[in-house]
Amino acid sequence: MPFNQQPPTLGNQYEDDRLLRSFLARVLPTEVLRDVEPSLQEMGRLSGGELYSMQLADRLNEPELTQWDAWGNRIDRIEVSPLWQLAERIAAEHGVVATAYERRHGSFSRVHQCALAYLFTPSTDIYSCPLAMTDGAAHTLLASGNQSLIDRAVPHLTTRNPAEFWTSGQWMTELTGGSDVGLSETVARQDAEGVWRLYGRKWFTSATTSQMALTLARPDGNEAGGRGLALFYLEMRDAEGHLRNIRIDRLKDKLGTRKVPTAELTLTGTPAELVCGRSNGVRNIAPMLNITRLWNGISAAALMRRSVALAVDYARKRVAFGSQLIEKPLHADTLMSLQSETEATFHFAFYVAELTGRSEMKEIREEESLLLRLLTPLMKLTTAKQAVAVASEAIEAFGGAGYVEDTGLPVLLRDAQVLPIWEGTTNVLSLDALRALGSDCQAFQVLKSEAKRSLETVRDRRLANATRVAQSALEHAESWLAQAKKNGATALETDARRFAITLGRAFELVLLIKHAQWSKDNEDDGRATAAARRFASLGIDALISQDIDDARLLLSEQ
Ligand code: MFK
Repeated sequence: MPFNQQPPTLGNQYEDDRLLRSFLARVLPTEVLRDVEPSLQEMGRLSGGELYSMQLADRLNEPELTQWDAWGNRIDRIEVSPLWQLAERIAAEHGVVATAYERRHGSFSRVHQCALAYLFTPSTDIYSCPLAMTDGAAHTLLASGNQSLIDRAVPHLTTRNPAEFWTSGQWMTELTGGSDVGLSETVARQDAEGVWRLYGRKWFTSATTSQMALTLARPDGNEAGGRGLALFYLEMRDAEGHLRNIRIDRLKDKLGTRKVPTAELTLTGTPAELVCGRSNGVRNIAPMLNITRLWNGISAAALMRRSVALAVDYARKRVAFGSQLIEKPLHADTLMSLQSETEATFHFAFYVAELTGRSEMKEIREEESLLLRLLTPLMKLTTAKQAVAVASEAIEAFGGAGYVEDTGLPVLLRDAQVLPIWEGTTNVLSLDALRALGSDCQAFQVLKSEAKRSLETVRDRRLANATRVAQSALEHAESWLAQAKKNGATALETDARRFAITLGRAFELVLLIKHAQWSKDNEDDGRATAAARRFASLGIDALISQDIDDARLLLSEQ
């Protein structure tokens, strides 16, 4: 018999996910867990079953833009892949957005929805992108208080009926930049009927098959910068299905997320409505950013979980040098680090989901709002970096097979690589985190108190060293902050990424330790403890202050 390698396979992705089930058992009241579990079982079955099979079969399909019909009419029609078409229906029917707004379980509905998204994401080729923006748009419109837009759009964004379901775009990036959005050049002018019309180019519009979009434009005469922009709502097509003065110039040729029809657009007088006032567009679109950043973290956890699930399954099947790979101490050790990073990411993203849910239900104390504002960028930037590192290491765990396209493995790395880039790069979010600390660093104190409260519950001696590592990293971050504030803006900015990563990873370690103690007490399970212990050894404190003059010297032209 010639040798044939068994490929890695997946089971029910809910049943197989010890961490997800354990976490939900901790945070959800028993009756809520009982009520939501069938939906998670079903999504886990789809994700490990027909969606995953279809994803592998659908590998070579990509979105196509047809700009002209046979008779010379401009049509700008985008066809998405078969899996994306199915994903839209499944997402609507299973309430991957709707669950958060139906609020059957109050603030826990956000956790339930994120669990659905986490299971759905890795088998649906980043269909999570339009869903994230849809969720962000519903959240933003509800926060805007614009009742006519809420009545018009939110029922579509949050329905379970696929025939009525809308997705939303989030059009921010222009040629002037994706980070410094205040430079946007799109202008808004009122026509003779008083209708606002938008003119400009949007350089990166994700999932351009949406029915509506939230976007920024500068009303004529407004000041420069983010304050002079206004937040607009628009619908892409008229009743006959024609684009409303929007030209789709081309689809982007990207490293990853290749199933996402990301386009360059020209707005040539697109009718739009003000969402809330004629200025402060950046501030007004921020609720959307915070929701899409939450999705970014959930997606990071989901892609990491998929990478590790496949790598572990393969290690059980693959034999080399006389035994299964999983029996090899070095291979097992490598996989264990990946699992620990994954668990850390999971806890961070779901902690932000919990806080977001409570904030939406107005069950949050003022200091917790500060914490949420700080943790959202910290979580996004920390988890995105982890996802890239883990996806890279996971495909290496397959040897050459991980580098071969028809295994379906390389896409994990390509898709993970978008996570640190969109929704704010690591550096931009590090600076945002500094802003979110507040002038008197109150948010840092709230984070520290939350960490202290969590660590006080720890009694297991096996967690003592990890606890010390977390405490010491937080103390170092605090002393660095005090010193950097004295040293001035350049010192703060130079070390901002190292500070943010230190806070992010230290907070992840705190969450891991807290869950480990709970799991030991309630499930008699030591695996969460093993994850926390390992994570503590993987580098928490990244704060080594650096001199910007060295960087300037090294990068100088002469
Ligand atoms: C599956 C994963 C899901 C992902 C799907 C997404 C697909 C879509 C792809 C994209 O659209 S990617 C493009 C996303 N673009 C960004 O994330 C922009 C990145 N840049 C930033 O975040 C900058 O920090 C920012 C544009 C906000 C800086 O602009 P400004 O004009 O310098 O704003 P400034 O002065 O920092 O903030 C203006 C106001 O907004 C302030 O409030 P006030 O007016 O009251 O002072 C800020 O406090 C507030 N603000 C800013 N960011 C906020 C926020 N408020 C709450 N939360 C935030 N995150």
